[in-house]
Amino acid sequence: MSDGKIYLRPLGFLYGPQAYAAMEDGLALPLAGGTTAFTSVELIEGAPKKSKAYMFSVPALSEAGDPDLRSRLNLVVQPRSPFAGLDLSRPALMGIVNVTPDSFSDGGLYDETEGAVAHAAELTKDGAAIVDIGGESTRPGSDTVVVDDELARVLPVLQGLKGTSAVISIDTRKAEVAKAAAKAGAKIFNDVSAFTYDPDSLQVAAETGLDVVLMHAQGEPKTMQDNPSYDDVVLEVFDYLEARIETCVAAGIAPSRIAADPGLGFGKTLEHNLALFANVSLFHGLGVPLLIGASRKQFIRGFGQAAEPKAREPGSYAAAIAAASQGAQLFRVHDVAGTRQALGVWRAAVFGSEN
Ligand code: 9MG
Repeated sequence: MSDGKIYLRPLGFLYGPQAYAAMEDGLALPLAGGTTAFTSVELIEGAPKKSKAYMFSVPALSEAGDPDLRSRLNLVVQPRSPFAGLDLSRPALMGIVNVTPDSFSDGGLYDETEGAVAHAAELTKDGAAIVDIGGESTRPGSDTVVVDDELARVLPVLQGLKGTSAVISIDTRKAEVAKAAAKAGAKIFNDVSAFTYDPDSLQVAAETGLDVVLMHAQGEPKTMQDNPSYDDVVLEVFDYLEARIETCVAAGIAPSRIAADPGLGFGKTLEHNLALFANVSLFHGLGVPLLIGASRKQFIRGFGQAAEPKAREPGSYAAAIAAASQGAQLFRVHDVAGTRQALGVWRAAVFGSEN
């Protein structure tokens, strides 16, 4: 069937008991081995700008023998291993701790060690499985921070978090910061440049044994929102993440240690962000857990005149639900308690029980 690359976008989602019943009858397949099932797919064939799309029901798809299609389908359906030791069968929240004077939402609020440690503890109490500690803002227009300054911001916080029940993630683009963070107990290397910023970061990720989050960005934070441009944002972001995963695997990082993130707001217009949202499920074809970071971002601003980042919380909950309904597993958020409640109610409503 195929004379081009195959992408599969699962659609027609079922949850819980309906999902299990439809799977048993051969009418649906599991999304990333989880409790969500899909009943149809959009099969996209070709390359960005030259692709063609076809709709298939799951029973029709199951009969297709094309090897490229079958291997993409395997990546979509296969269960995901725990990420950084976390079971991904229900949404896992990554609470944001910016130890920075200039982050877009909470810059300056937690830039003292004590405040940052207390904030991380509060997010953990609220239900964060992960706390993401960052000492360099990557908001649009931000400047880079030198390694020593970044270390001076994050290391005391990591020391202060010894004994926490949350998994610690270091949000950095710098190998030296990640290495020091790993020694201080971090388990995840969250790099918004997907190891393209610092030439040593890939090796450090491989050697430290940190699990990694690979995020897509177009351009550098300082200028990335000046004129983002794509022929086909969804397929180009997919291809980029797939290539970065391959690079990591070649460097000795097992796929089970990798999560991927389309990088909402990083070199993207509103249209680009919305196209990525509508296609979250297509990214399961990468074969790794998906992390979505929409919390309080600029693209929510125009929905209800939310100029202040904190006023974007309802939109952030909706964004988390939109991604969770397509099987995303990890959510990077400012308001852990609120997101937990929003996702909890959504899950209970679609599963028909407090599962
Ligand atoms: C550090 N950081 C800011 N926004 C982010 C996002 O959307 N994803 C990830 N992984 N990190 C982010």
